[in-house]
Amino acid sequence: KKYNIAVIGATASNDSIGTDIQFGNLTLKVSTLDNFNFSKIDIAFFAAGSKISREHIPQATSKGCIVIDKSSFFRFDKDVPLIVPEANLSDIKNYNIKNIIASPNCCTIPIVTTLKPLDNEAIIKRIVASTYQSVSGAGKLAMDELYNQTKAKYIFDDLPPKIFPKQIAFNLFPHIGDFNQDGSTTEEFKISLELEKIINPYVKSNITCVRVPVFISHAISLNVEFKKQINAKEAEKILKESDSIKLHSISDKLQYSSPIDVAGDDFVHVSRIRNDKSQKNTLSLWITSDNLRKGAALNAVQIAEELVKQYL
Ligand code: 11C
Repeated sequence: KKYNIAVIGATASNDSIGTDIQFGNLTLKVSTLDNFNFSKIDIAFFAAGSKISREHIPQATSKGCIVIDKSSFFRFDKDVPLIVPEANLSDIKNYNIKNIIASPNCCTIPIVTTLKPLDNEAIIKRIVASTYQSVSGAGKLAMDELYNQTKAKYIFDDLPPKIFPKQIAFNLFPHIGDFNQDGSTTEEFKISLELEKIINPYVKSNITCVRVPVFISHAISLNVEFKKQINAKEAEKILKESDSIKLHSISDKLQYSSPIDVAGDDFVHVSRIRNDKSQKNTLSLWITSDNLRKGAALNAVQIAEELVKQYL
C-alpha cells in the first residue's frame, strides 16, 4: 500500500549531521535531533535506544507528533500501548494518552505473534523459552565483531571481545543485557514482562536468552502449558489461519526453518509443533524470524500503518 508522504526527515545526534542515508529512491541528509521541528511531522520512529527516547520523545510529542518507539524505555508505562498488531491491536486506541506507542523486544514479537492465537483458544498458563539470538540484535559493531573475530581465528590470531562479554566467534553464551540481582538478565526480564502486557497478565514465563554466532534472525525454542485442552494438530490448524505465520508442518518436505532460511523475509516461521508427553495440555515448538524485520522495523511500520488507517 502507498501513502502520500509530504515530508520525511532523518535526524540523529550531532555526530551524524550531514550524513546521507537512503530511503527508497530518496537520499536524506541527516539533521540534528537537538532542535528538530516536529510540529510538521505526524509520525516519528525512534530507534536510537532508551537514553535518546527518554531525552527527546517529549520534544516530539509536545508538538503533537505521534512517536513509535523501538526502545524499551516506555514499554512498561501503563499509559503507553505496547503493540504487536497480530496480538493486541485493540490496545492501539490508547495511543493518544501520551502520543507514544511502544514496539516490543525482537524476541517478544515473534513469540506473541505465534502464541496469542493459541491463548485465545486455550489460555496460556506458563511459557518456558530459550532464545538463540543473532548478533545483529546488538547492532552493527556487534556484527563487525563476529565477522572480524571469525576471520582472525582462521589466521590463528585472536581479537579480544569489545562489544560482547565473551568471544562470539565459534562460541555462544547465555548473557544478553546486564545481570539482575536474582541471576536473570535484563533481556530475559523484559521479555517476561512484555509477554504479560501483551498476552495476558497471568502468563508466567521463564526465559533464557542466548547469543549465538549468527548474523541475522533469531530462533526460539518454546514449551507452553495451557489451561484448556489443546494438541499439536489443533495448534497447527489455528496457526495456519495467520497471514503473518509460515507454518512448517511435520508432513512438509521442509520440516523446520533455521535462521539463514528466514533472513530477509517478513514471516514468523513456526515448526516442530509437538505434544509434550511429560505434561498434559503442553506443546513444544520452534520459531525463527528475521529480527531486523518482524522483530524490529516491520512491526513498527505495521503499527504506523494501523495508526494511519484507524486514526489519522
Ligand atoms: C539484542 N534483543 O539482541 C536485543 C536488542 O529490548 O529492544 C534489543 C533490546 C530491546 O541484543
